Amino acid sequence: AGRAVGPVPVTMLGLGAMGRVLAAALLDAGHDVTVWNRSPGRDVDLVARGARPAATVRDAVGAGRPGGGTVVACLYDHASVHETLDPVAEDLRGRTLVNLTTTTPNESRELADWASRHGIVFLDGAIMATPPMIGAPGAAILYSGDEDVFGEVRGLLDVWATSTFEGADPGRASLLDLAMLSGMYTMFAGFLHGAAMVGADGVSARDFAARAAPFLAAMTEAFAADAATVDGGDYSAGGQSLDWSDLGHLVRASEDLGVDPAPIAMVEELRRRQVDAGHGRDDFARIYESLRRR
Ligand code: FVH
Repeated sequence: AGRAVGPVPVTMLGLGAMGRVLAAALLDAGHDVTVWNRSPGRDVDLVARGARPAATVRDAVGAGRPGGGTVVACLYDHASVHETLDPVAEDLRGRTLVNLTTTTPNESRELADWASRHGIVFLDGAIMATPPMIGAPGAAILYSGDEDVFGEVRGLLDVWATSTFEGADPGRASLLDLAMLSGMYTMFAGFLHGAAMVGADGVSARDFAARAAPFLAAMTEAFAADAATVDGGDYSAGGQSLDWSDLGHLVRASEDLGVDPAPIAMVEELRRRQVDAGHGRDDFARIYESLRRR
């Protein structure tokens, strides 16, 4: 990942598991990196590799002046971003702030408004990678907000991952991130529920994983067909119907094993609502309608 740019000043705020890796990648790419963390001692390795340590946030964000370097926040949550940046808002006037802290879409929009009120140039990012993936193929970071800013700092961003601009709404990158995480966590809950079912009968989770992983990976190919059905809004011409997809036997099997059926019972409840509304002959993808805000 990455394309050649000259060394530029960058300040990294937050040296947790992710912030440290992001800062190290910038150092490896030859940038002039200043680092700050709330708790002392997390910058030792980075300083040994050439980072400038800052004792305070104010020192850290002043480090790139004159000209002003890009400030990157990779903190715990929305509240920690405000706790860190509110006291130095005036120091950031005219500077570029890239927020890589996970926030909700509304929190990202709030940060964009806050930045705008203080004359801070703002870009929001959502990291779709774990720390070991940073700088390697497969790492992706989504960005949204001001596209001109994205273009201006792109050379830095590409050091970390494949950078994708998702639109002018500062909440869009976060929305995509959290939507994908929702799918991921639901999938993991489904896998672990299956593991608990076979585990109740003496099958190891490892054996189950070896079988489930290729099957579930193959199933993701159906996303495109479901997406076409949802986008088209016509559930009548699909394949597997809601009536045919009765999941009661999965719930009963789980209960027979003494395993909480919550994950699959949730899916059955979404299906049941559509059947009860008279849509039993429609495609299974119609459970999307059970989920839409009413
Ligand atoms: N690690 C991952 O796999 C995921 C990948 C996807 C994106 N996330 C998000 O990235 C943000 C940072 O994650 P992290 O892994 O670096 O998180 P931690 O290791 O827990 O470090 C948290 C840092 O935040 C600092 N911090 C916490 N609260 C405050 C505060 N009130 N004021 C200032 N700094 C604060 C904390 O400092 P300290 O505890 O060492 O003093 C760490 O530097 C996060 O949004 C993930 O969701 C990572």
